Amino acid sequence: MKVNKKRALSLFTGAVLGLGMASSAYSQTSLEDVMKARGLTQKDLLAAAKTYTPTGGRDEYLAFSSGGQSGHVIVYGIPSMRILKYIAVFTPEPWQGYGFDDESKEVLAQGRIDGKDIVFGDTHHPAFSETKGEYNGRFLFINDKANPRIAVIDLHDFETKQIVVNPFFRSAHGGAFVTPNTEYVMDAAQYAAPFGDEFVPLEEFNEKYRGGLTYWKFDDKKGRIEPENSFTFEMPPYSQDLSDAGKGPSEGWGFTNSFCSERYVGGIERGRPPFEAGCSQKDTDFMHVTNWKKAAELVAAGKVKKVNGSYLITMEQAVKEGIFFLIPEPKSPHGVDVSPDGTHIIVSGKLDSHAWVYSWEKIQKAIAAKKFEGKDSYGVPIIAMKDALHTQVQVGLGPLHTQYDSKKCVVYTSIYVDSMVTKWNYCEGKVLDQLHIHYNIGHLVTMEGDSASPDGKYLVSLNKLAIDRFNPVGPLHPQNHQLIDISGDKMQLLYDMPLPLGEPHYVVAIKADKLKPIVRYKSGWNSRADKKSAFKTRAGREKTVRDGSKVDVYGTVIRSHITPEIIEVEEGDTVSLHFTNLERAEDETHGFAMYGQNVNLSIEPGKTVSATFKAEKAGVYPYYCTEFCSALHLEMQGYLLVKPKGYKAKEGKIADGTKYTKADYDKQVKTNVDTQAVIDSVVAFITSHNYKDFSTVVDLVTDATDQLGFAAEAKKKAEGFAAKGDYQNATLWAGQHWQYQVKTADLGLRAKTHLEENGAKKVK
Ligand code: RUQ
Ligand code: CUA
Repeated sequence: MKVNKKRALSLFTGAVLGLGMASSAYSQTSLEDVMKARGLTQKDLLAAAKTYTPTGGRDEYLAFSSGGQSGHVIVYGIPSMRILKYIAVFTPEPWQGYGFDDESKEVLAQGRIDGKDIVFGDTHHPAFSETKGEYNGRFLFINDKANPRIAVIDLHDFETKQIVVNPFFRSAHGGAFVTPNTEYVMDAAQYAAPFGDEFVPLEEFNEKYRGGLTYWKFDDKKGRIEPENSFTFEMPPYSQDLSDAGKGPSEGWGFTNSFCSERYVGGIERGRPPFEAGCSQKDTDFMHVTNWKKAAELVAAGKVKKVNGSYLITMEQAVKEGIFFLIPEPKSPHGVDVSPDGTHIIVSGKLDSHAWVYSWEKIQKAIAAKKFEGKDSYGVPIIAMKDALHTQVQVGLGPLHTQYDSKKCVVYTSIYVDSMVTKWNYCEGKVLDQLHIHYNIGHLVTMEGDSASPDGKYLVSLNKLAIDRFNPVGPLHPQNHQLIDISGDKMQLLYDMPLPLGEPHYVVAIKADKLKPIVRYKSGWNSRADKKSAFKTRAGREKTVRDGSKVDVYGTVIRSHITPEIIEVEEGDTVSLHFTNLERAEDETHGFAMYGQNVNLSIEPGKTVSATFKAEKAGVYPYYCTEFCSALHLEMQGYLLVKPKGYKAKEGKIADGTKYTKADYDKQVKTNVDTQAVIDSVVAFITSHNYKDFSTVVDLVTDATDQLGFAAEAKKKAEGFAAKGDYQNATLWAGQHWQYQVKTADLGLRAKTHLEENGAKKVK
């Protein structure tokens, strides 16, 4: 294929001059016409104006949503509700190469259970790392309910770095919740089970099945959980549910709900009433109150024994040390939410129409006075409800979760059965406003709502059912996240966003300017291990190393070629491909896919990734770049040749399909000279402005300079061949020279546009 270079060049010139196509009919339609045609009201327009984000615009908040059964995390902007990223966590995800490259496979392997690969997760509750109770924008944690695991996502590159498996539990719902300085990440069990690996019949449920709460120790500097320094509270088999960490006066303590404190074990097929009946008989369940500061001191003092290599605080020890208490709470509770100032704890019971506000001051007094109404059957002291309760408020049928506003004492509670959000004042105990949503709200989130200083502003309602809100797409519906304006006295519904990737349970939202993600890695970076890769390869140092039947290919990718372009191995070899992306340009990711080997990589600028596979069958295996990275992206290709055992190479050279002459060479040189003129004019524009004040432009200029360097090398090669009269190679290298020029021009034009759009000043 021959590219029409004249045309390509004229496209550049067009862009330089800023020639745009004027749009016609649409821009002439008045606002009234559009409203009429689409049946929009003034109210709709107001809502649209509050969420619409013009091209190039940014969101004020970023929301991190659990991806439910997908095992991922979904990132979207607020108020635009535009999805920005899926972060692969517990499940392989091809676009990111997650679960395909060797580096991320190692992360997933950390999540194995009994040696078995678990390649999905049921993600529920994301939580940001905190400093003094404020989101610091550094890490995100998320739990897997089905397989009791916690993952650590680094927000400097939005990648999953670590997965830890709970050493005791068989499920975990009450995570992830962090302590105010991210000392610990809380994760509570859900369905009681024996703590060991052994079989225990249900007849021994009360004696041998256990619930619990793990405090995972987090090393903030390394950005990793330390399983060896984490500890678990053994708890009665009460189906521990959500948790939250205390703040301010309650810092050092944790609160965990439970349901089914009846300890019912089901058995519908044996003629026994089902779980749902047996687990909802009592009027109250228990809130579990734990003192993690004291527990950590016990661990540090060597007073806690390790079981299966992990610290376990038995109920007996916790009771003896006075670090574990129970308080009755409304029937089948779900959310437990500590107020931003740490003075109150709000709990709602799914089968009760009240929200219950507990006072930390009262709880503390009861603990200090050892004033208990009794003990449960495991000897855990119970604080009487009346000694702990501040007030209870009728908020609606089926209250679940509560979020805090920036306004003092104001909260929002999700009301599942009534499908609404109730805004109320927990200090005075009165309802302020109610808004119907569609339909069956689960969690809800306010901006920075779990921090010590919530921002209020917006609320997102995570609805369990979408029913008729969107165009029908078959029996399985997307989820519906509804954006609500909470800045005024009355809540106002703004927007419906379908989320079609599993059932998100909880979302946390952070001020966007707290996040400072990188745009490129340091060259040769193993992003999963956060260190320089042993397989880092520099330009010109590509090589293939054979050791017996193991072949290591140290390769590079850059617009628009993969080095090497021909890889030869023998049938039966184990092949490890290692590719480093040499790009420094923003958003110049290259992909790598190969026929029939399940090899699929995402190589972001600076990253080094590997793919290991066994070349079992002789044959020809084309590979190529999967990201449309450049004009000659389709040409970013190569061949893996798997030769039969003992194959003898035939004599002779590879014959080019097309022959070139001096005339071809001269023509190419002329094109290159013309292109250089375009580049020079762009360079003149940039350097005559204060471009150094724009970091984006400085980066682009660095990249462009790189490309020009490559261009110069190619030009030299072309001239060398031309001098020898080898016009075949001379023409091809001159063509390569032009390829680099095109990339330079592309970068230069991006820089120029950026300067023009951001009001750069002329300096000379
Ligand atoms: S869940 S709708 Cu947090 Cu797992 Cu409540
Ligand atoms: Cu690199 Cu397409």
